[in-house]
Order: sequence, then structure tokens, then C-alpha cells
Amino acid sequence: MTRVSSFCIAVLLTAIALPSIAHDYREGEVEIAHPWSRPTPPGIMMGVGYMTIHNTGDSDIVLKSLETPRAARVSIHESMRKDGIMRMRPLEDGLTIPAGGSVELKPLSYHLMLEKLKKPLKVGERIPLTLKFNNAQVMEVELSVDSMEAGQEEQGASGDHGTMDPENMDHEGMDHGSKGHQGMKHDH
Ligand SMILES: [Cu+2]
Repeated sequence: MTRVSSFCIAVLLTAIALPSIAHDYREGEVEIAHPWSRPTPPGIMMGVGYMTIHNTGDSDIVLKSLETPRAARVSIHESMRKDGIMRMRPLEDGLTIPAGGSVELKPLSYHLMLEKLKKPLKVGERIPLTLKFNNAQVMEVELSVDSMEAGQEEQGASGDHGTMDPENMDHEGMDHGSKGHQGMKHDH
């Protein structure tokens, strides 16, 4: 009995130490794998949301709208490179997940923007999120607020606003590509 309970405690501690532990949801033909977000510093009113949505059904589905009690609005964006610059564009018609296919929402690609956050998102929190689809059931998931880099929470909190501000985060990639080369001179 003593052995069992100490084993349970060990399992519990492991779970607490790994906030990014995978969590999946399934509703009918739709699977959502590891919905996650990033912590936001005070004063930043915008958060992000990422996940993989898999459609195991025979017909396409469309993610049309989302809601969370933690933000005034949730929109679906796509980051894309245009004229060498990373831009974000809202997907007004929703995000299609093809029959038998999957779409990954991830940094520098499709992502959710949680707009007008009511308070900052903190590492370890679970943020309730409702997803509404065309052609599929409503789903309730929780975004796991993962540290910027697993095991390096302190570093993430101390600065590097470029990766913490979701707007700048998506724009960060552009400077390396375009400026870096244009500014280079070959004098010899
Ligand atoms: Cu965006």
C-alpha cells in the first residue's frame, strides 16, 4: 500500500513538472491534438492558440468561429510571406480541414489570435476554448499555456519580447531573411 501511494505521488509530480504534456480531444470525426498557447506579459492584450485538427470523416469541415471566456474575441489567422515580408491575414471564411486530412495551427502558419485578453495568460493555465464548425459538432477544448521553451520559463519571462508578443512574433522571421541580405556588402 505504501508503495502504491508513493508511486501515485511520483506520477502526479511528473505531470505537474511537464505543463506541455500532450492532451487530445475527440468528438465524432474530429480530433484535436495538444491545443496550446504561450504566456503573455502584462500589457500585451493578445494571445495565441495552436493545435492540430484532424478530420477523420468523409467530408470537409470548416472551423468557423471560436470563443473563450478569457478574451473578447478569437480570430483565425494565417501568416504568409508576401514580397519577402511575413504578414498575417484573418481567414474570414474559416479554416477548412479536408476530409481525411489535418491542419496544423502553429507559429508562422495558421494560428488563433485571442484578442483583448481579460488578464495575462500564465504558464500552466488551461484556457477553455469552444470551436464551432460547419459540418461537425461543437468542441470544447483547453489550451495548455506552455512555457516559451520547455524548462526555460525564467528566460522567457525576463525579456525577448519579440517571441513573447504574438504580433511581433509572427513578424520576426522577416527581418532575418530580407534585411540580413540587403544590408550585406561584398567589398572584396
Ligand atoms: Cu495573427
